[in-house]
Amino acid sequence: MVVLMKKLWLVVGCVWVVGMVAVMARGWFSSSSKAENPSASSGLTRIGFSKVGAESDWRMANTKSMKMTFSEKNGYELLVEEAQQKQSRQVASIRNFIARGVDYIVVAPVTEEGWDDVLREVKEAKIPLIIVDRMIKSASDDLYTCWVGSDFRKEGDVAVQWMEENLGRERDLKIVHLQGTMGSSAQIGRTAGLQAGLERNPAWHVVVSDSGSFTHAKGKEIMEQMLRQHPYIDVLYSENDNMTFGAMEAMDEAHRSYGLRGEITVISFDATQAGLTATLQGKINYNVECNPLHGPRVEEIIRRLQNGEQPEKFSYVDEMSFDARHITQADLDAREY
Ligand code: GZL
Repeated sequence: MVVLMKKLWLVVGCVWVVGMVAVMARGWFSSSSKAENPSASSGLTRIGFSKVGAESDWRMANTKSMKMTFSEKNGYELLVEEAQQKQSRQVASIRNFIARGVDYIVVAPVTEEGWDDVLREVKEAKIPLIIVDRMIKSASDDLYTCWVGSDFRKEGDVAVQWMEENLGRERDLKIVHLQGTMGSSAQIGRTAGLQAGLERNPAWHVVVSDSGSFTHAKGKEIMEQMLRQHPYIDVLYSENDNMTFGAMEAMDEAHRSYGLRGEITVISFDATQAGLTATLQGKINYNVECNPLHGPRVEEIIRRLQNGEQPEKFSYVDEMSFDARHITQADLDAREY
């Protein structure tokens, strides 16, 4: 009997050891296979998205477009990382996406310069990289697969053409210029449009320009200073709606009138819901759209890459502009963002 019990324990022990070895081996293989082909385990296409921050309504709309497009029910796992408008955080996020073996990396770059090193690392990792929103200056454009965004210089030109047609080219216009994040394509392009207008219209003058970093708070702070330094202002040229909202608060507190029935004409960019509401109310005279709905465009690029096609290197989103004298509630209701 004793001998039989010993043999039974020996069999149980051997079965236990074999079972443990099998479990450990399966765990090892499955983790190593995730590293090589992350989608194999989940069946989802994994996308790492490095966004600028949460500085504006535009940014929220852009992030929402990406999240709605790259949802799990659409077959994606979207990893979104914040950067709080810091390039160093974006670079760290991109490296994290490489380490996690994502299938695609999408970056909305905070500024244009300083990306080549990390772009080379992405290329070495053989991960397709799509740039959205703002542009980057790179050693060569084969360091990224495609770009989707706006023509910011054209946005500036559209605003300045409205000024020429509605405020007059010969008028001695005193302009206050609220710039976006310095070095970002949106700031570079919209500023270039105004600069070109100043060269065409020597009677115009920018009495002061400063960066509000596309935020409400900074826009208000800068406009408060500008109003104190420059009592005579004809135009506020503000490079996004959130800075415009801050500037409007500053003008209200300084009892300065603006908009359709005011002394200061307000030009703004983005045409978000809040920006167009202010335009409909006559507080913003002219609002130039910056379309944030990049999600579907990026998905189209990914679909074509998955089909072995080569999408257009650069694709521009469609944009329009809104005049407070003509905009209607129906225009607002028709907007997706
Ligand atoms: C424009 C985008 C800008 C918006 C701002 O494409 O990069 O950044 O105009 C946003 O509202 O913060």
